[in-house]
Amino acid sequence: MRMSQYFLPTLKENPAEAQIVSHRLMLRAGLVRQTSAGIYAWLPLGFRVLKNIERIVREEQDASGAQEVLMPTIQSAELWRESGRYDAYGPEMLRIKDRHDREMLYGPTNEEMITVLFRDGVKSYRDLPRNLYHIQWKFRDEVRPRFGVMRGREFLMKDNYSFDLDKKGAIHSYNKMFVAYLRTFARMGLKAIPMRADTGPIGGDLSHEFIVLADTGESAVFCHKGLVDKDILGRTIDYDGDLQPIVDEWTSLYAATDEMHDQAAFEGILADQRLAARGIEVGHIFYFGTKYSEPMKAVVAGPSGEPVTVEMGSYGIGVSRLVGGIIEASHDDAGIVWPESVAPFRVAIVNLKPDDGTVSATCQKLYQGLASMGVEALLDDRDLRPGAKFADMDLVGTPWQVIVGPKGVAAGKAELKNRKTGAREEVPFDQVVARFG
Ligand code: 5CA
Repeated sequence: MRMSQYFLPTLKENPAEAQIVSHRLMLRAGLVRQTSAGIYAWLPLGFRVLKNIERIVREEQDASGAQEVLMPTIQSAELWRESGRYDAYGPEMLRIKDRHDREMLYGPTNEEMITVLFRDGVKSYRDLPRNLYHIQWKFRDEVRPRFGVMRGREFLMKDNYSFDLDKKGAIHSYNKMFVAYLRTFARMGLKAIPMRADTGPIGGDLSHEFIVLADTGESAVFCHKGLVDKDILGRTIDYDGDLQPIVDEWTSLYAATDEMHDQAAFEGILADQRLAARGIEVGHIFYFGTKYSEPMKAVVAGPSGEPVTVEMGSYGIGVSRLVGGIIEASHDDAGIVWPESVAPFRVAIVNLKPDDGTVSATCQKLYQGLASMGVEALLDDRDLRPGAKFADMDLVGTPWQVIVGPKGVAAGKAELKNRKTGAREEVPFDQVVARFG
């Protein structure tokens, strides 16, 4: 992408309305713009990040055996009367009337809708287990939308729902998601710690929040330090095998959100291993048994023909919140430092002298060389001072910068800068492209 043609409205000054660093940087780097309180438009650069996050979420859901569907954003009030949540949900629900005066709502979550889809489609225990997910916009009329996309009113969520014949099966489904979430967040370069959590309006008796530690996080959390550096990506996961040992490894160390915190248990941890911190909730999983299947009559015929009310769980990931969460976890004074897996572009080519034909031709060659390997670069071909370009590149946060100017062209070399470490290296032009293979 040529920056001279790209819609990338960066801001030099810190916007007054942004209180936390991720919100400031998302506005300054031209990722999003607020269109109403807690509602955001995603601009090209931000949308690329959102799609990268979505892709990782999708790949890990698919690997776990969950199947993707797409349910609508608008739901009928009737559906929610069946579960008894229509009145209980309160003012966070955006209630709408259609032209026939029928009561509708903009979905804050989809337990009811999926339960009906399941109920109408599955009749026998032979059709279990099932696990369905979708990635769809939600609306919650939050009292205090704030911190940009972190607590929005409209936000993108991955939510899925598991259906099992019995509790044992349901716990296995829960464990699958537990492990899939560990992998999902680790692939985004995040340290997300599963913590015992309150179930709130979703209900149930087993629940974990996945928390990224950050000073600006909304939740107070307490955990054993040993959880911070545990690794999941180095292991091969067999989703059909017994996942309990992996789950136990994480859950045997103390970790709880404020609502579930047990001060005495926490104090039982050796002093130097105690961590009281703040965090951002990027995912939340629930096992709630028959809370929805019972009132909504999601029943299948069991092995001897007897009716069995299915056991359910639901699992959420804040896809749009993650964009802010990743920035909170990965930035410096100059701007965003994207982990490679979610970066809008892995590489930016900085043309220091666009009016110099040889420099521009060299940049173009590098750009095409990268494209031929499937690496789309951001090419800064704007007619600006080098200082302004460097500042923008650091702000936008591509993991690598390939800097090309007249001196480098004369020497046959580009300067390669690593955004995270700041390390710079001279690389002969004919070797640059191979570095990103
Ligand atoms: N039905 C369940 C699981 S699918 C559910 O809705 N869970 S939730 O309420 O915990 O939301 C799931 C995730 O969505 C949260 O962990 C959080 O990351 C994200 N989320 C929730 N509310 C907001 C919000 N107002 N803005 C941005 N993200 C949000």
